[in-house]
Amino acid sequence: MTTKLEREGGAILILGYGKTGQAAADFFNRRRAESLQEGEFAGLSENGVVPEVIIFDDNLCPTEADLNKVSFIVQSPGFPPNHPILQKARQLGIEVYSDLDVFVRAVKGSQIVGITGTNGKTTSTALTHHILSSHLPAVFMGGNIGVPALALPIHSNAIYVLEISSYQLEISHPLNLSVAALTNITTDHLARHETMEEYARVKGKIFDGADYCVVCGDDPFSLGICDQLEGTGDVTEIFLENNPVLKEQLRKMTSLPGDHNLQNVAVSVNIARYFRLSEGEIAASVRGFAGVEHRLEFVAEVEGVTFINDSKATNAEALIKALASFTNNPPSPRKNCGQETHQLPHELAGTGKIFLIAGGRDKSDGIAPAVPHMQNVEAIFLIGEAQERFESEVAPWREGKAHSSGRRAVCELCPDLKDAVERAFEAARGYTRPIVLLSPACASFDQFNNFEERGKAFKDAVSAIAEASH
Ligand code: UMA
Repeated sequence: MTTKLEREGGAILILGYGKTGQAAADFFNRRRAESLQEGEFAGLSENGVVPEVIIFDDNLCPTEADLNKVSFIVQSPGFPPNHPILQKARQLGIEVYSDLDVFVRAVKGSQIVGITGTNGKTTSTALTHHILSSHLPAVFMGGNIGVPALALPIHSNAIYVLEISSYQLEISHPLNLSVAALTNITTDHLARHETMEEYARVKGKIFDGADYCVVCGDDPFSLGICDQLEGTGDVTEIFLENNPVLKEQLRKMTSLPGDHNLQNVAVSVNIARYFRLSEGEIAASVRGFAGVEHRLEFVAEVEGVTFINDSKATNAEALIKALASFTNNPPSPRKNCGQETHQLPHELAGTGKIFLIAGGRDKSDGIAPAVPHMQNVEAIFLIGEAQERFESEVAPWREGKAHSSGRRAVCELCPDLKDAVERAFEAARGYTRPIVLLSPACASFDQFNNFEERGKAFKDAVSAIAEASH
């Protein structure tokens, strides 16, 4: 990257001024200020030239940048790769980098753990950070999880645990991570990557130049990556399907619900071993892990109805995992409202009927793959752009319900999330220990800025119900 900066007067063009773009601009501007003060611009320019930072964002600052003075580009992950400005940049031979490319160079000397996967990457990242930071100094967490890597403190002897998305990997050069991990690959983001083969290829890039690789091989695309990695160095492959002994060992370690969380625990445990933590230290930290906000998060129990926020479930596979986290035993009653932990209480791992809230901006495979897993779903409340598509895709569930109970299955289209929560609560009230589950199988962008905002709106609606019921 430094060679491009040798060009006199070169500027850095940042594409997209969301979280990533702002963190990148701050990072470069900070470096610029430091260099002006201290007379050096370590690692960024070999001839002392301090590059100017230019920002381009269609929605905020759409002034066409003069590409002739640009040394290199930092592209935000969500900025479309086929955008005309990038096409022009390619014609001019201007190098494009991700924020992670910049970050790995900025923290040279530190150890970086990168975790990707269609589902589970957030929990694995948070759990890995939890384990490592319980026993080691200077451990930071960021990336796709919400804090851009370049917004983290920059050190040369720290440990960074990063959640890495396929969007970031697609635009990154080899990251040469200390540890790279993959949880799974199932259908998602086909609007961007077009085919599953391309999506899997991009996910596999996380292992480029990594010192240690952890890969779960329980789905065909991840298994393909296991095959590619075989014989390439320090690789741990994890196979949980058909391995009841390992599953049982992992289940004893954690109170996180669902088999999918065993995969997350297995990934985090193996990463922790790389850092030479003892089995006792690892087990103690896994036991103390309180889960992730917006991921099967226990919100409250109101009049016997339990509310679970799984706003982070943005695809059908994640919804399937949420549904699988509940078995047929109803949870024991709880008084709670507003407890600190995000962890689904262990006794909720068994449950009564589910009142599902789904919908938003749909992904290519919609909700159809989750329909065969809906035996425990009593009613569905649909929101957002996907409403009508989902209503027709859940038709087999409606028919199955009518067949098994002789009753009409409730599937309602709701104007917004608040209304859906209220209707779900009303419908759930007469049942034994029912669960109102927000697990949308959709992106949030049709109604919210992000899934966090959607999860917060869910929690606000639950709080309003709890207050009204006092
Ligand atoms: N923009 C344009 N032109 C366009 C499209 C976008 O100028 O045609 C601009 C927008 O106006 C906006 C900026 O680009 O200002 C947005 O950039 P971005 O989409 O990269 O968003 P950031 O705020 O930088 O957030 C990104 C990740 N978002 C995406 O990858 C879509 C966040 O992941 C991540 O937390 C953050 O960086 C910090 O690393 C979110 C996400 O949804 C959670 N990720 C996807 C996922 O998990 O499935 C990949």
